[in-house]
Amino acid sequence: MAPEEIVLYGPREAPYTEKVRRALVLKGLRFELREPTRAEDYAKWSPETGLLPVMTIDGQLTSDSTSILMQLDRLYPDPPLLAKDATIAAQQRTLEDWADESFLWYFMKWLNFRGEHAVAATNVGQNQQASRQYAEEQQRPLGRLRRITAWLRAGGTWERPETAILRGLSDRLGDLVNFLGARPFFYSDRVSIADLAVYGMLLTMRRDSIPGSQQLLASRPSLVEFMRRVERETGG
Ligand SMILES: N[C@@H](CCC(=O)N[C@@H](CS)C(=O)NCC(=O)O)C(=O)O
Repeated sequence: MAPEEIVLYGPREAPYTEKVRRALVLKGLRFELREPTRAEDYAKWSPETGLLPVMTIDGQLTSDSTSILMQLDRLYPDPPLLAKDATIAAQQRTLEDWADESFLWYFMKWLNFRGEHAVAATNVGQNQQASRQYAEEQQRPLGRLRRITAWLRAGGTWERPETAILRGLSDRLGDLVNFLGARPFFYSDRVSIADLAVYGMLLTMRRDSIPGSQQLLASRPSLVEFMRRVERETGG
């Protein structure tokens, strides 16, 4: 029987794509990565949700990174993406969810603060253009007003919104350090869905997607080492 044709559609830069890409590598599967080049690619490739990544196996579509990982584990169980022990597997699932949702929340808050709602545009690599627009806006009185409004909305404190976001991120990194403890991977000594999700999020920080986040990560050596371990297991 001919091997299945596996195609992963998604921006390589996105944490969710990275999570799935590394799962495919871990399982030793051959696949093609197709990256969007236009905003329309999202709706075309992902008719159900408009979100990427999606994966097709011989044309059969699965959306959402978590469902994709579950589907891969069903079809190609070796090596497994969840621990055999049901309690540990439940912890891994919970952490996967937590990583996907909590870091995204800070990222959305950052985009919102920056006055940048074009998430899709950011995802196809227009970050620099967005930053330029932001800098230009700051020069105009209306830009300053928007900034003050965002500042007040960030909780009514006089803490700058970007400081509040970085403080929150720093707390979440502290949580991860505690969850990891002295183990090589979360709750286990093998890579699971939890590690792939956390890795994707930490990668966006290592790239300094939210300015200052790279520094926060660098100050947590156990997480820096954790990323290296995931990279050793999933193709560098
Ligand atoms: N829960 C989804 C999230 C996927 C997601 O948010 N994808 C972003 C790219 S990182 C996207 O497609 N954004 C396009 C949009 O919001 O229109 C998953 O785990 O796959």
